[in-house]
Parts: sequence; structure tokens; C-alpha cells
Amino acid sequence: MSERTLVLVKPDGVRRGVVGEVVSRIERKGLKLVALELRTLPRETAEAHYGEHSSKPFFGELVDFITGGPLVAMVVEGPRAIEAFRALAGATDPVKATPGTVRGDFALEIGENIVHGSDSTDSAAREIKLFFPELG
Ligand code: DAT
Ligand code: MG
Repeated sequence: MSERTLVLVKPDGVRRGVVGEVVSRIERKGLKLVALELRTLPRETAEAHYGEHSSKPFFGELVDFITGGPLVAMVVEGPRAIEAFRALAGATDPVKATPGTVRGDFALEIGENIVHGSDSTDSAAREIKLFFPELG
């Protein structure tokens, strides 16, 4: 049974030049790309995407960061794609993320942890609709 997840290479990842590295790891794992686009997010989209964090003290910084440059948005498909990509990404805090994961290999700061991946079937459906309404 296949499912879809929304993956972002966030502006720090684009700036660092690791888009190809992330795409390569997704493909090596056997997951399939369904959509892929470089774009700069409007503030409203960023606020909607991170809506669950709107009351957190870091929300303003998070929205500034994610809108601060182009990112790469992807829809990725495969068996248990949501969990599979979260495993490739590693823990939210890159210092705690296991080496071998994207965050474990390429990042040091929680606010600049290179990638996003949906965390549940509900959030995947919501996020894919927000970024790629034409896939709905
Ligand atoms: P994840 O991206 O692993 O799903 P999350 O949904 O808890 O993590 O948080 C979303 C993003 O917000 C995360 O990738 C980086 C940022 N963030 C989380 N906790 C933070 C904190 N304590 N300080 C600064 N930024 C934080
Ligand atoms: Mg999250």
C-alpha cells in the first residue's frame, strides 16, 4: 500500500547545495518523486504550513527562515513513505540526529535542519494540498 508525503529541502539546504544529495537519498531508498519544484514561499503559505507551531516562541523566526529564500518542495511516494522519509531525515535536533541521516550529516542547529517531512497521514494530506493543490 503506497502513500504520499510532502518533503521540503528548506532554504538552508538550497543555500548549502544539498538538494541533489537529498533527492539522491530519496531515490536510493526506493521512494518515487511525484512532484518537485523550486519556489519561494509567501508568508501566508508558510504560516499555514507551520500552523501547529503558531503559539511557539520560535514561530516568527521559523516563518522568517522558511520564507527567506527559495526552497525545493516535493511530493514523495512509496510504501510507508511518511515514516521512511522521517527516518532518512533524522531527529529534529541535528546534534541528536544519527550520523547517516540528512540532519545528522549536514546540520548543527535546530532552526536550520535542512529538510521537512510530513509527520502523519493527516498532515501529509494537508501539506500536499497546500503546496500542490493540483495533485488533490
Ligand atoms: P520536524 O521538522 O522534525 O517535524 P517540528 O515539527 O517539531 O519538527 O518543528 C518544525 C520546525 O521548527 C523544525 O524542523 C525546526 C523548528 N523548531 C522546532 N523546535 C524548535 C526550537 N525549539 N527552536 C527553534 N526552532 C525549532
Ligand atoms: Mg513537524
